[in-house]
Amino acid sequence: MAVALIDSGLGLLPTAGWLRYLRPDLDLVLCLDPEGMPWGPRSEASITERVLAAAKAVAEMELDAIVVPCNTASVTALDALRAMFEPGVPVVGTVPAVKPAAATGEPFAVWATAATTASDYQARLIDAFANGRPVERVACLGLAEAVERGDLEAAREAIADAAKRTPGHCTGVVLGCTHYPLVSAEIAASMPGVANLYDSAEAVARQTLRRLNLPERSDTGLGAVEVLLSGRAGTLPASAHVFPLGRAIASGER
Ligand code: DGN
Repeated sequence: MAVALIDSGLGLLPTAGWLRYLRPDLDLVLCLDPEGMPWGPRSEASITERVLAAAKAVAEMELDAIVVPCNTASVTALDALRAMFEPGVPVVGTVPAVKPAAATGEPFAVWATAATTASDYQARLIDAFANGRPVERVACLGLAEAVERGDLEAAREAIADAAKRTPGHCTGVVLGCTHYPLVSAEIAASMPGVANLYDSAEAVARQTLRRLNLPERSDTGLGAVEVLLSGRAGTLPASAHVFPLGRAIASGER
């Protein structure tokens, strides 16, 4: 079985890691949009256009599910994606992990991109689960982009800025952008009063397996991993290497 994951960039890695850990037998197609990254500051129309274009590209491969491990894309374009692919191919989205954070009853903040922070979807999520308690919404400017570039200095600056705007009484932070778990140690270090960080990667991986009616573990088989990047040949960033590793190895070719 093959599952495609779509994000603007490296934010898809935590969910891909969970899927790989739980079901190494699945083929994974990782679809990134370096040409359109970042999605966070874009308009709704522009985000929807990029996400649908990526989904159409992956749909040309034989797929059993499309996963969007990106909060910005999910809170904006999930309905359009589902209208296009379901019921034939299940579409699994990602939303900020407000539910488990709210279940603790402790005060918390949601860190996310500008688009997710401003979205009606996130507002509805908070209304549904926070039982009227105030939830701090913090837009983290430039953090996903710094993580994508591997620029630790810029990531630390963006984290320090967001930490300054997060009230001190918050004991939890929802990492509402899939790039943020990649710097969770830096985030935790910036806010000593925060005991818990919440992200959605494991829950999204498990939900994907449920939608595929697959048991949550398999110890046999090793699927292929393919990477699909937006852009024309020759325009990819110098740091990008495209390697259809798993499929080539699985079929014994080099
Ligand atoms: N990783 C994406 C998210 O979860 O919102 C957004 C990254 C971006 O393009 N800014």
